[in-house]
Amino acid sequence: MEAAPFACSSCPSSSASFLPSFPVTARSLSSSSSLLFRRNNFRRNCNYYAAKFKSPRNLSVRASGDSVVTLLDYGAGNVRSVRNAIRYLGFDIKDVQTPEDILKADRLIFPGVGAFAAAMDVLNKRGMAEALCTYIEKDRPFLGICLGLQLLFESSEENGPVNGLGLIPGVVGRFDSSNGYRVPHIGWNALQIKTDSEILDDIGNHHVYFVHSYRAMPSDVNKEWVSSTCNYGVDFIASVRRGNVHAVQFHPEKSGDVGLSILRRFLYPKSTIMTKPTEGKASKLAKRVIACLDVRTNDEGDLVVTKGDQYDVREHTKENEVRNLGKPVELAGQYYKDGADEVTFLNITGFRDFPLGDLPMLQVLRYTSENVFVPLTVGGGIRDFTDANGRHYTSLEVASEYFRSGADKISIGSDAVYAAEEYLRTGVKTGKSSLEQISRVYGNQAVVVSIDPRRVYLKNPNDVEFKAVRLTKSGPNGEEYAWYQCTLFVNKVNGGREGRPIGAYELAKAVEELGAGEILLNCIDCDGQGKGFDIDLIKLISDAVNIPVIASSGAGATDHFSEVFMKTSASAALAAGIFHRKEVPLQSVKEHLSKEGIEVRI
Ligand code: 1PR
Repeated sequence: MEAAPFACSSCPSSSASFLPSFPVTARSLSSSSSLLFRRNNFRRNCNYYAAKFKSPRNLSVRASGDSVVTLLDYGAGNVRSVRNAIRYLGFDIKDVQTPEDILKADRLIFPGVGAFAAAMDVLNKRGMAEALCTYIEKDRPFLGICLGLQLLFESSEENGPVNGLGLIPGVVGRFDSSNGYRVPHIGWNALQIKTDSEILDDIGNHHVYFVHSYRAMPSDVNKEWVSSTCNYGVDFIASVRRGNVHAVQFHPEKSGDVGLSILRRFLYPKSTIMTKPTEGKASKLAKRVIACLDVRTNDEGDLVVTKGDQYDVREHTKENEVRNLGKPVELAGQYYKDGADEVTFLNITGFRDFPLGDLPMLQVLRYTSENVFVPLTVGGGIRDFTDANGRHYTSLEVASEYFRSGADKISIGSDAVYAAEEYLRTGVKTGKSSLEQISRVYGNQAVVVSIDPRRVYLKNPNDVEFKAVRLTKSGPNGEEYAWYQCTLFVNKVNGGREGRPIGAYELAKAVEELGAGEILLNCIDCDGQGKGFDIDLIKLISDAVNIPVIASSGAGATDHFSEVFMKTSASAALAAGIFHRKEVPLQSVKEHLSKEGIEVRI
């Protein structure tokens, strides 16, 4: 095989007309003489891109002194949470505008977002790839996050092969879902510490948050770099370190207090007392416990957290007011402190009206993301809209505004039903549905599909064309079977839900193919009832798809959480009412699961 470029492997695939393309092999990385040649070649081509394309306009935050960190945000996605975490830790941010800003940085954080090829393309076009290589080779303080780690490698298979910066030997590949592991890898894992990584010194057995479909593998050629690994079917590289250069595959800015402590160690080097690294232990992917806040405007116009009984959110009183269980920002902050692994907001006002007009909801996200350092999901109203002035907004624009305001994932309900129905009818992926468009731009790990099915009892499973299950507990008239009919919101005055000609099973499989990264599986029959999750439904869906499934609706006791994790392959369990009414503290759910031998984030 042809030798691969080492430090010069960052030229994008679009550069094929100017450069020879080199197949990449790990073997090729040991020769230092060819390294020099490739490095020069790399520089020539980077200069070409730098000359051809102008730098973006200056948007930097004015900051000075020691407490400034330089942030490389090339505008491909949402890095708001990284900014929030840096500011929370007392640092100002200076944004990179030109390659010189990288070279002049005292401390550089590179939170890679989006797809590998697109990121390399931008870095090359703006002349930043060259500057990054120089900065890192000079052993200047650097922290790469997620894609910011992957880009340091020679190449990636993501829509590729695509050349990376080539500083670390190895190829970034996709997780294999054929061995039963769900892809994307979403959730909390503990690490296996390999060397003194400094920033991970006090991590011990604590879990950190991952969300990715691609990973780099440890091997003989890159072992000098690997500071920790994580196991998800295979051992993959969780972090690298060489001198002052660090990069992590997980998201410290979304890993709660542990993540903040990792960032703090990078920002305040050698300021901590502990110097001896603590051992990490092998871990499975922890089961997640998610707090959900259904948010809507009440009749007085205030945005409140509400909670339905089988989706009816009004009190059964003469006034028939919207049930008010608290304020969204406060409650989200409380659940974060209580140990929620994620917080989900479902904006059930937004889907009636134009969601970008729902400024309070966007404010809720902005404020929450300033203090809540675990993943935030927001759903409601993600579809194309035309506002009162006739201006058309695409679902992508709606989602982008949610991401910009602090969401890590968006959740699509009604629009995903339409998309799945059309896909099943035509067999064609048009690429035009909200689901396809948003996952193409932000990655499927950022797109959740919320399914809202209700049980339809059957005497005979062959009575319908949809997948039916044999029920563990028979129906009101002794029916032994049911299918789960998907519903969506219809814009009636009383806000009803309409049953659609598609089952939850068919929908789940279709949306997985269309690009959903995760399924939030509700059940209208169980919602707010406190009698436990619908195990039959959750087993049906979690066995049918290879993406993570979040079990939702019906939690009333800690046992219900262990039951759903023991009897189904759900990756997470979500609850609302029991947390809002303070019937079951979130921490006691975690303690119970731990006692039952189910791994949870500690
Ligand atoms: O259709 O894209 O606009 O999204 C609307 C979103 O709002 C969907 O995710 C849909 O599930 C949600 N939604 C619509 N109407 C309601 C309602 O309650 N009237 N909330 C609603 C759904 C269900 C759960 C709930 C769990 C756990 N809430 O998320 O939090 O059932 O509750 P529990 O633990 O108390 O049993 P679109």
